[in-house]
Amino acid sequence: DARVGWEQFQQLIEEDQRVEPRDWMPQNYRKTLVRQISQHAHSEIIGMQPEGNWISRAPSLKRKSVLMAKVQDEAGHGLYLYSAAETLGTSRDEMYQQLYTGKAKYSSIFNYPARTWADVGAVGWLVDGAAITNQVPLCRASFGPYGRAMVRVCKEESFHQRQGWEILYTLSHGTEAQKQMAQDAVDRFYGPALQMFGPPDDESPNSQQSMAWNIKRFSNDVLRQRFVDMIVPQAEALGLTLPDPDLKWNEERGHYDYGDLDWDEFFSVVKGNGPLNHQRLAHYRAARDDGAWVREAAAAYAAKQAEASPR
Ligand code: FAQ
Repeated sequence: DARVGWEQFQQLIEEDQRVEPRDWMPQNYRKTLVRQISQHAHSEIIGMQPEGNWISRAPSLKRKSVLMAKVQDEAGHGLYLYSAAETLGTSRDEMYQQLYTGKAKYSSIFNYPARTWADVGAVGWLVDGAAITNQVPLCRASFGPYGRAMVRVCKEESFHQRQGWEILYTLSHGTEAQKQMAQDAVDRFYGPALQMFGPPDDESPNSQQSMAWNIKRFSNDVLRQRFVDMIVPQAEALGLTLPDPDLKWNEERGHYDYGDLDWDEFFSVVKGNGPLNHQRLAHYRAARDDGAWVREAAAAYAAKQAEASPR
């Protein structure tokens, strides 16, 4: 009965325990999780495109094999996340359809182009770095399948971040032109990476409820600040600068102050008007259409196998 279910749910949340798929949960808790987890899954899937674009042009065989492994990890993360969302009763086909038709959101960052090899480094260092900062607390998300998926995702993303760091370090210690290429990549990715944490807290309609339900553990601005504090010394070690004249240590706060971000640009990208929104979706649709025969063949084969050896 719903009242007993509600009380049990409240108790699990208050005791900071995990909610599992078969437990009773409020409709809005289920809805907000499907929203966040499916957006997260779509981000991993669309997120393969900027770096996938560089696999055939990686500067050495070693770089190429590392990049292939990274992009493949991203596909894997998307699949764990779709599985976690499925346990909430939304089918994978429905989620794919929402992405295909452009109804679903995915992270704003993947609507920016990876123009040079240094951009692959900046994606690893800044985009994976922001993703880890946001996702480590999600390992403790109250919904079991999501939190557990995050543990492995975060481990893999730590490798990804180091891989990006190492690309930038190599370039920034190379020729003057290589160093410039690394600086240019950081200049372009810094602002959009900070926006991955979502809108400022006073414009984040979902944060309060998600934090009360122990899905999010920290607000968007708290995590953004944590990220800035982490990357300033890393940028110094790389020998690169971050493109923000207002960036400076604030002794009183014990944090780096940073300048305003371009929120008009952010909301415009989220609405579908970023540099590559159309291209990203078109590429996804084409890949899905071109792969239809593979899925059909795999399903036909599985059906035949099941017929041949009924369990
Ligand atoms: N882009 O009320 P809030 C990766 C939307 S990492 C687009 O603050 P919430 C790894 C938001 O959905 C990237 N939309 O929302 C990788 C909401 O719209 P809705 C993925 C954004 O959920 C690395 C509205 O704005 N990571 O893929 C963005 O409480 C390298 C209001 O915002 C995750 O998804 C944005 N940046 O907080 C792959 C992490 N920010 O749904 C390849 C899990 C906000 O009401 C290469 N997600 N919106 O219509 C989260 O932690 C949260 O969902 C936030 C947003 C923090 C992203």
